[in-house]
Amino acid sequence: MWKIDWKTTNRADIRTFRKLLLLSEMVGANLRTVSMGSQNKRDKTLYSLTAINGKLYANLKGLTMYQGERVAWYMLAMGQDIDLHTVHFHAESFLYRNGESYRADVVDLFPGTFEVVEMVASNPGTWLLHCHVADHVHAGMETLFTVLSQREHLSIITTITNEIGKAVSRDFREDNVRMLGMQVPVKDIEMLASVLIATGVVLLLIVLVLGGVVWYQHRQKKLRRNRRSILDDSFKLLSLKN
Ligand SMILES: [Cu+2]
Repeated sequence: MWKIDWKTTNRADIRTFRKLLLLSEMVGANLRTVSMGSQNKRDKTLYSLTAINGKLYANLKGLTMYQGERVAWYMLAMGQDIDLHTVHFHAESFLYRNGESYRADVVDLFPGTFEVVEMVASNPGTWLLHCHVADHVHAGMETLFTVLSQREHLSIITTITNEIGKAVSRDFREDNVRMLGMQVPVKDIEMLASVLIATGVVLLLIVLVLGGVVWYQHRQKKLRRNRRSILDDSFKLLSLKN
């Protein structure tokens, strides 16, 4: 079984850099075989589950790029000696550098090895990407990838831009402003703001009045205590004199 992960990143010399990870996932199948015990004959049908990112027969979605885009395919194979894969790209090719450079469209993947292929997607269309081992491709080790033409790419960008524009203009047309989690009509904004400010002022006044009362009570208490202590001192002095 294989897996695919599709990510975008940036690199100084490549405008958009897409990654594809092809992972031959035979680990699960092998564990199941081991759990049968050494006496059991290996179940060959387990090895017919040759998928790319867990998907069989072109059920893997999202491998879309556009014409002229530089893309990178990151391919990793796992498994045992029989899990040798030959990844074949239809309609696209790449330069293979191994001392000499030559153009190719097939990558050999031995179990436990990793290969990176960079290519410029040049042919618009939906193309096959599959393992060339007959048993594997018949067992579902194939998928589709799509190269959008410049025109399609531009039309998608235009559609997205138009939709965003429509959404923005719709918001403006509705004349609503989001405030305190509510949609408030623009005409009511002034009134709402006045009410909020008035409420704030009233609350502030209440706090000030309460603070004043507390402060006054505290002051009165202190004065009473001082007066009492002065009287006590006077009585003490008088009693001493007598
Ligand atoms: Cu294969």
